[in-house]
Amino acid sequence: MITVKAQPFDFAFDPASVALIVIDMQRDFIEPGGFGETLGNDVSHLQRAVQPTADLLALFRTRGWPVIHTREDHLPDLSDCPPSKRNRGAPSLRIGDNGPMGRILVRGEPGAEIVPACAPCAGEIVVDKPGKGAFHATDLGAILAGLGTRSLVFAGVTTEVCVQTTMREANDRGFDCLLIEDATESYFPAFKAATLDMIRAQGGIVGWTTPLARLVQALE
Ligand code: C5J
Repeated sequence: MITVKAQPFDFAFDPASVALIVIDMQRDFIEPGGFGETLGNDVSHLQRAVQPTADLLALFRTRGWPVIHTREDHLPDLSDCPPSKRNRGAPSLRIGDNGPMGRILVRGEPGAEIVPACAPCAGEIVVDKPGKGAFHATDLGAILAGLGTRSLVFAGVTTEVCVQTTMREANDRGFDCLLIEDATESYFPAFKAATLDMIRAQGGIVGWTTPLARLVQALE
């Protein structure tokens, strides 16, 4: 077992049954001109998570531990995008509209791709998901069962939306979940801070959090 100093207490995992899940590090959320910006957000906040996530990916790849990437995106005909999602709010461009990086949040368009620094390597699993949670309407549960995964390390964006939703789904399915604090970001720093607090409150009701340096330390 490997033990990581974390909050609310040490996180222990078996390297034979751990996987990294990197949530939605897509250009549409992180770069100007994408879905995040059309909603009125300052996307520069998310750029802080890119290098720590790349470092975390390198850590897993060096050890040969499984890596799973997710992308929030939709089929070109939007048949998997409920009108309630497409019509929400008053963005300058809606899901499926043409933007500077192609059609917003549509699979295969440049904006739906993962930023180059965190791009999947050959053989890594990529899960396309229509919802905020990565278990909803995907094969993620079956993929993790096939890998024999019991512990999940999380990174990605945004902390309080897709990362937290997926952590909660995973927690309910019996996985021990550790979120790497500097490898996740929100458009709203206060929401990130509140989410980290929520995850580790009440004895780790959703899971654990720790900075990347603590995971590195545990692996030395
Ligand atoms: C959002 C996400 N925020 N990946 N998606 O709509 O968190």
